[in-house]
Parts: sequence; C-alpha cells; structure tokens
Amino acid sequence: MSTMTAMEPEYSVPFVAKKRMPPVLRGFLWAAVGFLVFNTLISETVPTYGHPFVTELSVTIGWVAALVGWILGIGTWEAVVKPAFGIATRWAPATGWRRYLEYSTDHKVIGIQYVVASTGGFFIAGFAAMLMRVELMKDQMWLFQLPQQYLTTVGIHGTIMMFSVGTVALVGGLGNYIIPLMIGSNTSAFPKMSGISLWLVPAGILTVAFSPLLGYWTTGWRGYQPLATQDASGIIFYYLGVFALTLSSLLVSINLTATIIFKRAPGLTWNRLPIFAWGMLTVSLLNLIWLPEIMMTFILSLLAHVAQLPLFTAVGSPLTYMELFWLFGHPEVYIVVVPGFALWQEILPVMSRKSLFAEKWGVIGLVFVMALSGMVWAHHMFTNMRNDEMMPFSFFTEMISIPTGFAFMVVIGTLWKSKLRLTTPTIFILMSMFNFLIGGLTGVFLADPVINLQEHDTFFIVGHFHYTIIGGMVFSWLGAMYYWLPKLSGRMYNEKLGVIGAIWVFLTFNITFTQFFILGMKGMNRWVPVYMPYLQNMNFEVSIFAVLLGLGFLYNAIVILHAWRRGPKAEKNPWGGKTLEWYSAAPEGTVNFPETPRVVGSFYVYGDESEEAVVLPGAAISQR
Ligand code: HEM
Ligand SMILES: [Cu+2]
Repeated sequence: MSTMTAMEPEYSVPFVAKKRMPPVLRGFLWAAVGFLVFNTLISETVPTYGHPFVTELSVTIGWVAALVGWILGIGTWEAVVKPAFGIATRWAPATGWRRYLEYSTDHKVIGIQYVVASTGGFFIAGFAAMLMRVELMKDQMWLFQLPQQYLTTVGIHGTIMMFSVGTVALVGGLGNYIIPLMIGSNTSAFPKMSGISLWLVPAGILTVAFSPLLGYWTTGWRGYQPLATQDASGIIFYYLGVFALTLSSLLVSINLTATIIFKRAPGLTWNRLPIFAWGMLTVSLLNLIWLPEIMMTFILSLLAHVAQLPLFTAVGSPLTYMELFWLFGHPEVYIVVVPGFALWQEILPVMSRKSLFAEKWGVIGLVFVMALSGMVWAHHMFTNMRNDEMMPFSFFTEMISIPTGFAFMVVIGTLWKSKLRLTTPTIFILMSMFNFLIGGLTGVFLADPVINLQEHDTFFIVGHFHYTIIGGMVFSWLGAMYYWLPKLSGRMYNEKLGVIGAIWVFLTFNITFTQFFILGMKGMNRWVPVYMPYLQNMNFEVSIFAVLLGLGFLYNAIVILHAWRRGPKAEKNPWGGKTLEWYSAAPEGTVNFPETPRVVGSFYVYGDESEEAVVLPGAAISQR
C-alpha cells in the first residue's frame, strides 16, 4: 500500500496485471474501427447521389464514433466505464514514462500531458507558418499550386495555434499542474473528467491538421459562414476538430473553477489566493461563458453544411455568423492573454524579492478585462457597419486599456527600486510585457474606426495580433516553463543557454513582426499568396527572419527538454518563492501534501516584514 497514492482511484483495487496493447495504439485501433463501422453504416443506409463511400454526413458521424473509440481505447474503458457498471478490471495503470501515454487521473501527469500536446500543436502549426512564409518569399505562386492550398494552410496554422496552444498551454498545462499544488490540495476537483479532457487535444489537432483530406477550406481560423458553405468538405474537419479542442478547454475550466473554489487549504482565503490562481479562475470563467457559445455556433455551421439547413444563407444573414463568431472571438483574445498577465504578476515579485505592489488592483484588473471583453466584438466588423454603430464598440475597446494598464502598474510598482534577478524567466516576462505593450498600443489605433478602415485585412492586423498573442502569451509561457522547470522536473536548466534562447526569439520576433506593420501600411493584404511586386524584397527578408524565429522556438524547446532529462538536480525552491507549490516536494505519482498545509499569511510579502506564509503541520520544515 505504501506505494499507492492518495490520488489513485478505486479501479486500482485488487487486480492481476494483464498484458495489453499500448493504449495509444489501441486508441487508434478503436478509433479506426469506430470510424469504419459508423461511416459504412451511414453511407450505405443514407442514399446519396453517386454512392460515394465517404459522404459529409457519414464522415461526421464516423468521426464522432472515432473520437469515442479513441477516448475509450486510451484507457477510459477500464478506468471509467467498467467501474461505473461495477465490473472489476484487471488493468494495472502504467508506471514511469508510460503514464504519459495513457489515461491518467493525476493532475501532475495530466498537466505535463497538456504541455506536451500543446507544444506538439505549436510545432505543427509553426510548420504551417513556415510554409506560408516560404510561399510569401515570392510575389507569385510557387510553393503552392492553388490559392486554396495557401488559405487552408493559413486556416490550419491559425486554428491549431488558437485552440490548442493559446487556449490550452497555460490553462490546461500549467493550470492543471500548478493550481492544485498552489492551493494546497492533493487532487483537482474532477480528476476523472480531467483525464478524459486531455485526450481530446491530440484528436482535435490531428483532425484539423488532416482536414485537407476532405478538401481545401478557405475561411481561416474563423470558419466564416456562408462562405464556408461553398467550401469543399474539409471545413467539416475544421468544425469537428475545433469542437474537440474547445470541449477540452471547457472541461479544464470546469475542473479548475471547482478546484479553486472548493479545494483550497485551510487559511487560504480569497484575499490570500495566489495571483496565478486568480488568473486561472478568471480565464476559466471566460471559458465557461464563451466556449459553449462558440461550440453551438460550430454545431449550427456543421448542420448548415451537412444537413443543408439555411441557417446562415437566408437573406441578410451573412452578418449572423460574424456576430456569433466575434462575440466569442474577442474574449478568446483575453482567454489567451489573461494567464500571461497573471504570470507577470506571479513571477516578478519572486524574482525581485519585493512585495506585490497594489495586489488587489491586479485582481480587479483581471476581472474587469474579463467583464469588458464581451462588449467589444464588433470592432472586428467596422467595415460592415454604419458610422453611428461604431462608436460604442470603439469606446469599450479603448476602455480595456485601463484594466490592462493595472497589470502593468502592479508589475512596474513591484519592480520599482527592487533588486531584480535577471534570470531567464525574468527576462522572458519582461520581454512579454514589452511585446504586449506594442500589441496593445497598435490595438488602440485599430480601435479607432478611421485607422481601422484603412488597415482592415492587411498585415498590420496580422502584426498586431501576433504581438499580442506571441508577445503576451508565448513569451510568458516560455518564461513560466523555465520558472517552474525545477518544480516540474526536479532539475535546473542552464542559465546561459536560457538567456541566449530568450534573446534569440526576442530579436527575431521583433524584426519579423514589426515589419508586418510596415508591410500592412504599405498595402500588403492578408489571405493572399500573391501580392504587388514592390513588396517582394521586404517579404523575402521577413520570411528569413520568420524561419530564424521558428528555429529559436525549437532551440528553447530543446534547452528545456535537455534540462528536463539531463539538467543538474535543482534545489527544492531555487527562487525562494513563497507560494504553496514550492512546499511540496512530490514528484509525479505521489501525494502532493502528506499532511494538509495551513496558510497563515500573504504569499507576496517580502522584505522586512517578511514571514512564512505557510505552516506545515508535523514536520517543522522551513523553507530557507
Ligand atoms: C514563427 C511564428 C509565426 C509566424 C511566422 C506566423 C506567421 C503568420 C502569417 C504570415 C499569418 C497570416 C497569413 C495571411 O493572412 O496570409 C498568420 C496568421 C495567423 N497566426 Fe501566425 N505566425 C506565427 C506564430 C503564431 C502563433 C504562436 C499564434 C498563436 C498562438 C499565431 C496565430 C495566428 C492566427 C490566429 C492567424 C490568423 C489566421 C487566419 O487569418 O485565419 N501565429 N501567421
Ligand atoms: Cu477583438
């Protein structure tokens, strides 16, 4: 029993280990069988002109069956379904690295699985970005044969980046791993559900990535109707893939919300809740509000395609989809960057050993960003509006800079006159703040209809949102990975290699994407593989830096991976952080806190009045 963990659910009660197929392989097999059976059933029973084996309806239902087969095959069958019917299973949960390749209920394993899945999505979508940039090296078509191929690549890139990286990496990955530790809990609130939700991510990524199998689609990451209704069937895999990815994020958010509300250690009151936990709670609420909305929109769009319902094609309705999409689409931007804000405020007090300045305002800022984000959607549609309709949306959009400014204020106040340790995480976070500032400032321009109407659908926009998303989210994600690496792996990275990585991506990122603004202002349109010849020199050179940037991300991934496997053993709490996760020495698969810790003070008070924030009963373990 001593090797058993508190987290192991009841299915591991007496069993005789039985040999079985590797779960990932079995998942694929069951998915294939599910697809074939249901696809055949539908395509044979529902008569279609010409009797093709794969019809839009059959592929949709076949996909659902495949998804169910995949989830069951990965281990849910033994771990969830059979026990639910009282059937004992003879299945031993895997140990060692194999744990990561099957269904798990350990929030730490799930967290790592999410990080890995997101990173996989990042590199798949990044590869698509490289293809786009190579195509754009010339003003004529040369890599792709058809414009549709370029547009599908744009769609795959944007879709996978948004729904499997932006929405998932910080919330599903670090949220799952860190939050239960950070609030002094041994499990998350719904570990079984959480274990299932993870496996939707690879399914979703693969569905989107293989969408061209069903034909090219031309609507980018937004799936615009009624345009999409004219697209080939590939768009079906866009809707289905995104549905799987958003469902995963929705389940993560339900789990994190319940965990933060109900599983806090004694003494961890709301005004002591760590700022990263506030960020995760805020973003989870955003997800709970907006993801169901976009999921319903996608179901309607799917029905418009598969069942030919005239939902978006009736007279006057082209705007319907746009309203529905951007109602979600703008909050999505904050779903992506709010965790980034929280990371700035979490990591910099530790690195500067100074109390978090105006902490309450930081939290208020997060909550107000969340509230305002749902009131600005039409700034994506200024070209479709009358002048007098633009005013409120322009106004609310510019208002968002106020609560966003709180995040900057809190961090700058904290850094003021501090002795900042310029470690790799610090540098990444400062870079993230700088980049996001550029994204935010160009956003103020775009909020102004006069400028927006000039820059709409140009590379100025593409520059703006990459600054916000890569600048705000990807840079802080990297910073957080370096910051928590000793926690995640028990090992330390090499500081010199880390700093080189930070400088590398910072320089190449800025050289690449500032030129997107210039290209946009010179008249470079987005969603076109062919452009005016006078733009070619700049595009050529931008593509070179884009590839260098891609290599920079690869370099950082390698540095982190290498440290993970081979790095020197890390101290338990190398940064001297006060939050609860540093009090737990548990590696994966073991109990976080053998005895419930008690929170007795603030996590962010440093300096003279500094005291321990946490009391561990029993062992009088002190941190320093
Ligand atoms: C090496 C890094 C990257 C490069 C070089 C790059 C390049 C590009 C380019 C050239 C486009 C516009 C294509 C066009 O409109 O013709 C684009 C679109 C887009 N990118 Fe990236 N990108 C990168 C990373 C990212 C990341 C990290 C994210 C998000 C997490 C992201 C999200 C998007 C989105 C949402 C679109 C819009 C797609 C659409 O219009 O439907 N990109 N990217
Ligand atoms: Cu917006």
